Amino acid sequence: TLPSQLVSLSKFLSLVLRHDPAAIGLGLDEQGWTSIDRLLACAAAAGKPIDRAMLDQIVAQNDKRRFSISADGLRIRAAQGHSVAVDLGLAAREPPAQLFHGTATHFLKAILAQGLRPQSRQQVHLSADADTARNVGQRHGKPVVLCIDTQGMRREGHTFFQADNGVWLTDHVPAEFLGLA
Ligand code: HQG
Repeated sequence: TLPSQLVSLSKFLSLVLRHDPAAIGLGLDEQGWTSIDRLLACAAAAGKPIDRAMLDQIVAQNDKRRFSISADGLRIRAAQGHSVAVDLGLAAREPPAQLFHGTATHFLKAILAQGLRPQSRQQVHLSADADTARNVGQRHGKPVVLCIDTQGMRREGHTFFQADNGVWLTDHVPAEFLGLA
């Protein structure tokens, strides 16, 4: 796991690469990538000096593998979780029969009425196991885990994607495919 100083820089990188690149004068391309040299220069100018070795450690030891570096080593992006519009360019993938979504009990009524919506993010986040989903839900309050009938959704034409860090993504989960795990 990351030392606490690097955890705080990792949170800063999540903010910049998922939500607000303009805060440090950075741009992302359509697929969410940005030049590492430019990122490090903009971060330094914003009072967050990060060197390449630190960045590589943040990427390699990140608990949720939040960041991906391109094969040529020159660019970086957040693996998922964006609120800014990006097209990650992921190929549709056949999901396991069940996926899970962790949320808080105070959202349940709205979710069972409207289904799962991406809210401020680009897509709905789904987990392959219930324990991971519970941890995600815990961030919002008393957790509750929902299971998703992925095969029913496939039959209705819904598509699933898997981010580089293993997180499953889809655009919307209608309530009829949700159950309590
Ligand atoms: C809920 C973190 C009302 C949804 C986590 C969730 C994950 C609805 C909240 C990643 C709703 C959005 C994503 C509806 C969904 N009515 N509420 N119709 N549909 N919701 O944070 O999935 O640590 O945007 O259940 O670990 O909680 O940041 O999404 O509770 O990986 O890397 O609206 O963020 O990763 O919350 O979390 P979020 P999420 P990081």
